[in-house]
Amino acid sequence: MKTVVLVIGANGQLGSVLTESLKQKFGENNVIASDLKHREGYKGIFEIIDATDINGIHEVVDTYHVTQIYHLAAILSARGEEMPLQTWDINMKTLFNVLEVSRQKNIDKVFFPSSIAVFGEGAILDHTPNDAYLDPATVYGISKAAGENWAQYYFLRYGLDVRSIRYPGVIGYQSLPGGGTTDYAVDIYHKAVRQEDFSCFLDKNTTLPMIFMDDAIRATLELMDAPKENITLRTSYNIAGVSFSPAEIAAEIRKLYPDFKIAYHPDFRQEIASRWPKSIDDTMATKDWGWKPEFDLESMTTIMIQKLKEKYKTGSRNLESLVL
Ligand code: VAH
Repeated sequence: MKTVVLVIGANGQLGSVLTESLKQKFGENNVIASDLKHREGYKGIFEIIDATDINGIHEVVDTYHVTQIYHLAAILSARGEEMPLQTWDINMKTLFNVLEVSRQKNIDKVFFPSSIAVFGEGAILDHTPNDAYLDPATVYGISKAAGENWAQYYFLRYGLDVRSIRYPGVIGYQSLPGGGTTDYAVDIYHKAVRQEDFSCFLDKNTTLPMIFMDDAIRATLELMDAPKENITLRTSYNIAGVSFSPAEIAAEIRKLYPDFKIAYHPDFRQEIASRWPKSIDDTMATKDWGWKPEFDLESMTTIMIQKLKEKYKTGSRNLESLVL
């Protein structure tokens, strides 16, 4: 049977890039992008879905005979702390709807994104292992830790092939940062290319695990392609890309922009970041499905700067549409 993929949250930072990769892999007519509102200029099949309404998901699954669902819709860490109960409701309700539709319609595979935000002070925060104690301190992290256990439940109880990755902070040039604590590391590149000073909401030495978008996308597709019998973790897999601090990324940027200026004005997001890992142990992902990152801070910075220079040169100042 042919593969037909539904992406929920296709307008998001990950969703917008993953959708393009899925179209390349399965063909444009076999990928249904969806979000709360249409994306101007999107090329392909696009449906409006509010994932808090299970009927909307059922309808699209039935219309296109969907066989895989990637659930990329969620409220991220920083924005989630501004509206904790709504964040819990949205993050959990949408996941329950995806899991229930997938169970009822015998969907082949489901992808559920988790995050290093599931870890808190109870874990070893250096080289954090997959089986570390989870005591998340943000609603976003709590919803992801709960989501991991629900994903495992639907596998154990119903045999649903749900797979998950704990993403570090994802860094990409394709869209603007939105509501994440790690998003300073996206914004900093935009400011550098626009030759503007940068005000960082984290302390200079706050090291966090990050990953370049190309690595994050490849990890997702490699996990979903792995033989079912290789998947030994049905909560979620740690993956590592590259860990760095604001001072380190600023130093890397200054190799290309010697006059780049950064000032540090920690806010509530410093509190969030201080409870997150500094680095991640992704041994299990490597063992089970051969995960290996390809981008370090230097190679990521080179591409980020090059791509953003091209975009700003072409006048794509309408950054909302800054999606390749
Ligand atoms: C956030 N970018 O900052 C997300 C991510 C690890 C952080 O989950 O909320």
